[in-house]
Amino acid sequence: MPQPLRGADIVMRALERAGHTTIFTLSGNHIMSLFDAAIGTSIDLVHTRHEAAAVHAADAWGRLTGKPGIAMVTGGPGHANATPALMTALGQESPVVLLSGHTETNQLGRGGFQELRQAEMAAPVSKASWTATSAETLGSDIARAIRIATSGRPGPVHLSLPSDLLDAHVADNAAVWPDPADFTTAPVTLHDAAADAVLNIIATTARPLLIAGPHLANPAGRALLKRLETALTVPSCIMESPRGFNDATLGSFNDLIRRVDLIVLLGKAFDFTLKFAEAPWIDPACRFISIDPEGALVERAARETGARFAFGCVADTHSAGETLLRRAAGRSLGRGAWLEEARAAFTNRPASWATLASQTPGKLHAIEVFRAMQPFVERDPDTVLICDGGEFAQWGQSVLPVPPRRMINGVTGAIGSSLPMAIASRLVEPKAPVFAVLGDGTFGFHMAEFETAARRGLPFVAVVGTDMRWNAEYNLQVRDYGRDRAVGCELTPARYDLVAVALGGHGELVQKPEQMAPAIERALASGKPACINVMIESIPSPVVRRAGDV
Ligand SMILES: Cc1ncc(C[n+]2csc(CCOP(=O)(O)OP(=O)(O)O)c2C)c(N)n1
Ligand SMILES: [Mg+2]
Repeated sequence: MPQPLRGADIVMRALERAGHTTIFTLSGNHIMSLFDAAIGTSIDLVHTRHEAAAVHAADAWGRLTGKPGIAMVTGGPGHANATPALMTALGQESPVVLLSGHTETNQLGRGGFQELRQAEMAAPVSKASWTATSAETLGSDIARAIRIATSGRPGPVHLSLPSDLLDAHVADNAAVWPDPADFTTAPVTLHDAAADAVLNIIATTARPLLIAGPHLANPAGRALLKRLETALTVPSCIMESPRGFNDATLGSFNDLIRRVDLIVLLGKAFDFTLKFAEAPWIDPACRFISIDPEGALVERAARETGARFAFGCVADTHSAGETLLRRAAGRSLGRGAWLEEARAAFTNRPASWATLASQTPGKLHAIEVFRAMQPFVERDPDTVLICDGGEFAQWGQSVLPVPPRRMINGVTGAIGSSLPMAIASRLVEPKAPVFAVLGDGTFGFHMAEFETAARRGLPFVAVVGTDMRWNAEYNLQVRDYGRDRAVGCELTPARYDLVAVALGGHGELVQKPEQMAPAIERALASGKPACINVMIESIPSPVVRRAGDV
């Protein structure tokens, strides 16, 4: 006998029809109808050990594929656990849809089970956040959530699904199914005249720099920036770190930025990472252009830079980039020497790093870890590299090459997402290595996800720098209050490698530099989620200066 169509079936089949067949989830009363509705569809429920992990995995999925990652959690506490992870996706401009179960509508205000103002709770960390109001319109809710998550500046969207709507029976007619066109929206393009205005301003400057926002930190975004750099002879970079000009990936950017006379913000929000354009970090004569999907951010850049604001325009970044490329064709902007200077700054690393080594028996210097990792990261262009956490990960970001698929915590700086992200990465990338680099403190946030990865047969290699400290914060204490007032940041030499083994993964303990490469080989060969627990010296993150040293 055919089953009657339920609201839950509409949700799952609308997702399936739009090609969203991987859902990161954790069960709970309010969403069991959705689990039931997944039966018989091509939807794969990847269930994690914490709701935040489901969101972080969806975030990585969004960043790697450009399509929204879908997370599904139960109402009340499940939603409350999931919501904070949206902040990382928001900061990193990653398309995510969080579907949360929700108290029955007829129990609202009456003390319903796990009743919570969920949409309000998720609103500050989402592009849009609402609660469905009828079973018949659940399909269009799904289409709208996906459309908002992917249009303009990508980002997370939250939709709460009251359980009575999911259980309700609905007549199966065409009206309940969203149209394919409902899932997308046409990009906002940059007009030719606006592109010409931008190129004309660039032509009047000697040392322009194009700074892109985090949503360009993926293969398509990086490829676009490379083409722009070559065609416009304007150096470009992505700013996606809360360390701003001190992002270890950007070499001696701190010195370079002082020399820049025009900053073109391409989908890059004007914010604290730019030191609010203040001297001495940025030349008071430096001008600004903002091309951004959001009018409010163009306005913010204009307001913050005042008379230095040369031009602003609302446009989606990819299509704006394409228009700039088209309009620049055949024009000679002639910045060869400046381009070389900027590229040299980005790749600049102190010569003394070549000989840096541990001074402590039984422990490695962070650079020794990443020297050993480097050939493994370079071996396959499809490698996924995730850097997560404090000082150790900063060394990783500084020493390791940046493959097209590299992910970091992002401008919010929230640590702890890398293990769930490694799970999603392996689902996206079946063959190439997936590496996560994280500190020992950071490891604790989602270490139970080794069980998820082992259960699902999703191998990756997590390289954990164990310095027995929340070192990034310890260094702040030492700097601001003195060594004798360092408190609350100590950890133990815990055997994180054995945690991985206990949960069905592979473990390695490394205490000497020469053990590193064989440990990586064995970890990759194990075919399991692996933890290489490296005992390291506790040292501050690197800062690169043009003339100086660490
Ligand atoms: C969610 C979240 N909590 C706390 C912090 C503050 N924080 C930033 S780095 C860091 C220390 C990380 O320690 P560990 O992972 O051991 O890396 P280490 O700095 O020791 O190399 C902390 C606590 C943060 N950025 N995000
Ligand atoms: Mg540490």
